[in-house]
Amino acid sequence: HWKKHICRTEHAAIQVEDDRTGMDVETLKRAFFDNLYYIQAKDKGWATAHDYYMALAYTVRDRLLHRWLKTVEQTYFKKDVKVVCYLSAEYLIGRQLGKNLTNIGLHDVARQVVQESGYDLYDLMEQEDEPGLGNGGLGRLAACFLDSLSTLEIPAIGYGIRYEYGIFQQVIRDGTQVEVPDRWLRFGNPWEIPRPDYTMEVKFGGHTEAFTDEQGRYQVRWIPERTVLGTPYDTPMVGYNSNTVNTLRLWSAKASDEFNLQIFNSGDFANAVADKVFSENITKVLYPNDNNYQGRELRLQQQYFFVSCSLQDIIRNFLQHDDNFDNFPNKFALQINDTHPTIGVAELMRLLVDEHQLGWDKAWDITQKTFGFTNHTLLSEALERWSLSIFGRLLPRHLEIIFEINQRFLDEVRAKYPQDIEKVARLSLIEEGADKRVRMAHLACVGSHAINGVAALHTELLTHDLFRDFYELFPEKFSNKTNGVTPRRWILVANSKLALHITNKIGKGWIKNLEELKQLEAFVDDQEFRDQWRQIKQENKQDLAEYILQTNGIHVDPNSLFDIQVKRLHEYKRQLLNLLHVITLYNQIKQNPHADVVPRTVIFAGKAAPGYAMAKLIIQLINSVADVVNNDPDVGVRGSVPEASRLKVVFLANYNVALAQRIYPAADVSEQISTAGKEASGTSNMKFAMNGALTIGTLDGANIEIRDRVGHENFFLFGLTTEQVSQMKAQGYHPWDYYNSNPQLKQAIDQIASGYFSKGDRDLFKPLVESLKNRDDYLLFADYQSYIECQQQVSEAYRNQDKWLRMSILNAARTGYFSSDRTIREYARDIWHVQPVPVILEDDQQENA
Ligand code: T68
Repeated sequence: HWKKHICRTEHAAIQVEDDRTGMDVETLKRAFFDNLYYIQAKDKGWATAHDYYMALAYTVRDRLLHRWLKTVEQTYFKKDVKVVCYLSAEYLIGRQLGKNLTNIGLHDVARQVVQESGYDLYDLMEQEDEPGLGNGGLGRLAACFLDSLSTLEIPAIGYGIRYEYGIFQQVIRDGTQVEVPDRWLRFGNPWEIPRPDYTMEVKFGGHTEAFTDEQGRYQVRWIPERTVLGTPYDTPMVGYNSNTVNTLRLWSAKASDEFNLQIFNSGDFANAVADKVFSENITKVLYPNDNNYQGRELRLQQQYFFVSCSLQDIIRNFLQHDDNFDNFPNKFALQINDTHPTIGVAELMRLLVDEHQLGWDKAWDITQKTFGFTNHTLLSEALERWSLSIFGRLLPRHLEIIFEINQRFLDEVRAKYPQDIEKVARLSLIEEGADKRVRMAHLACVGSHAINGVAALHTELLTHDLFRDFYELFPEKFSNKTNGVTPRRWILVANSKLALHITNKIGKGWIKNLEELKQLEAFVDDQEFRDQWRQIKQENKQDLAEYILQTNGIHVDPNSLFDIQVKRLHEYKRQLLNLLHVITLYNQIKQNPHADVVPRTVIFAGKAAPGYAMAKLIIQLINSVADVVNNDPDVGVRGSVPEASRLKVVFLANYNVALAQRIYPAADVSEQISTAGKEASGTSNMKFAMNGALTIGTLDGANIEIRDRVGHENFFLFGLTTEQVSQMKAQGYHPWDYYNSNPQLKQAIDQIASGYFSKGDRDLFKPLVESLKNRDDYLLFADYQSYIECQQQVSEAYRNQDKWLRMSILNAARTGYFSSDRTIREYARDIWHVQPVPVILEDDQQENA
């Protein structure tokens, strides 16, 4: 398809293929070395691998431009097409080179082109610093969505923040996490295009004034304390084998006057730069917390900054074709990714009422019709509740607007439930108390026409628990949209061997229509197919084993069971429960040195929020246990090669998208072991299963749906249900009882407490032990025995490799539902009401004529 429609520029009649559009090896080669010389200013003799990476990146970017400009012209600028605007404070898009090459079908050509540099394509791809502009699942979901939107040819723009420093780089020193600033822009970013001509102004602070305009209408004007400029940087988001190239538009803050010259000339240098510093701080760094709310003013500045820039940009686009705001909701669907962009509800009201002079009711109707809201968490500590003092100081006009929204909303509530003062208090956008707060989730709920959770269980709990009062008021707003992940990055790019194997059997259709993987079920008993399936997993495990040796200096056996848990460190995700199993296995081996155990390599990776002491302590404990286990001669097989061990523990540093791509293809077992009711969905559970790993998991988040689809017999289930968890908590939960009655559990806990893993230091892990014994908020002890028994079943199942392979193939074959294409189709149909708009290139038009 891509070959056929050779990229032609506007001067196509003169030059059909030039150095910036031609897709054949010779033309690309010319462009590659040309870019090396004229952009990197290096010749072959001086160029580094990074220079070659840059030259190739520019070569690829050129080839996206024609489609990108056509997409912008035919969709965003064309009046009758509705555009999705995805508002997200985070995007974890991963490295762009490999994905772009794959999506435009240039991967194999590029491989040949690169040869002459003396490097191979893989080396160059490794040079790319990934944009770590997010924390975890939420940011990665946004990136998968952009891939699906383009692949499905849906007009869309992703709006967000161009953080100068993304998520910190994690280094492990003496077993502990050390955070290093992420200078991802240090060597330049070839994928982004700055657009200073679309710069927006954003106001902060100051006060408001009421006045009466010429028509005698009551109006409010906002006199800000300062203004900041936002410059957009655009990155092309190319779909797989489609002409649609949507835009990711990230805003960067700049001072409105480079220096205030008047202050500067008076000699007050400090004050002259203060404004510049304030402004540029706004997009300086990503807050590194996932599923946690901190209430910092700078964070609110970030949120308002990018949302205001984006809404102004959207309205500017709208006004190019239309001046009747009644049409606005038919032209734009704005999706709020968690509450972080929720200030957009008040900002759109302000823009419509104050700046475009619409009446309140009209503006409110437009606002509600335009916004949709996705919730990603039930954890109360993660819900954003801005204190009125911070909020009112930074956004005085928005606070007035929120009070007004609240008053009108609560009037309706009171009319419907005249007796129920408590209900009114529960629903209010303002939390009363000594320190009054704005409940952002409530603002999002009243300001949107659609509210969704991200997995069936999560939506169930939203409607019956967290948002039950809202659900009672407007049940029609609520729906479930179970998450998905893009098979392009997570199978095709990450696991090219498996992708080829699948394609050889069932053709390429699965790449755009993942349900076609079902056809693989026909081959579960096909010996050759199975042998190759196994062979590929084995090779992927060897690759990961090599990486582990390089990074951690640990020999692991690719024949052992690779048991993997990779995700942000959080107590509710229960990495500690996994570790208690590791310690239990270790003790079993020690007690019975000749036991015939199934060799395991237990792999962890994940960052802890820098301020989350318990999470950091868990990393330290994992590394301490790893040290003891990996170096205990009783665990190794005496007189054998170093990797032949019955148990190895590995913590891989700096988990990010690039590392994830190495890990998923090599997994035998995927750990999805959160306390039931705590993980909204999870998405690594889907990526593992797609790559043929079997899940050991609780009935939490999307695990439930995965299990239902892959078949209960192909899933290792353990643990309490959500209902049992709440019952147990209601009854009064006593972790001590489990500790006292379970000798294996007691032994593991006592070892941690006694300094067994900390060279005799009894204090180091005390906070952790105490927290488990006294509170155990996440019920590790209650689920321990069930988990241990389930892990025994995992080991037994792994002994029967034929059966295991069958389960592995069936897991992958049945993950079609978990493509983000399916998720996006559902959002498009139920929430955004948008249609695909195929992008037509001139050569297609000519053909059609
Ligand atoms: C995750 N949330 C959910 N939050 O935990 C996960 N939070 O279950 C779900 O699969 C995923 O979202 C996608 O829906 C997050 O990742 C954050 O990263 C975050 C960031 C800032 C503030 C709060």
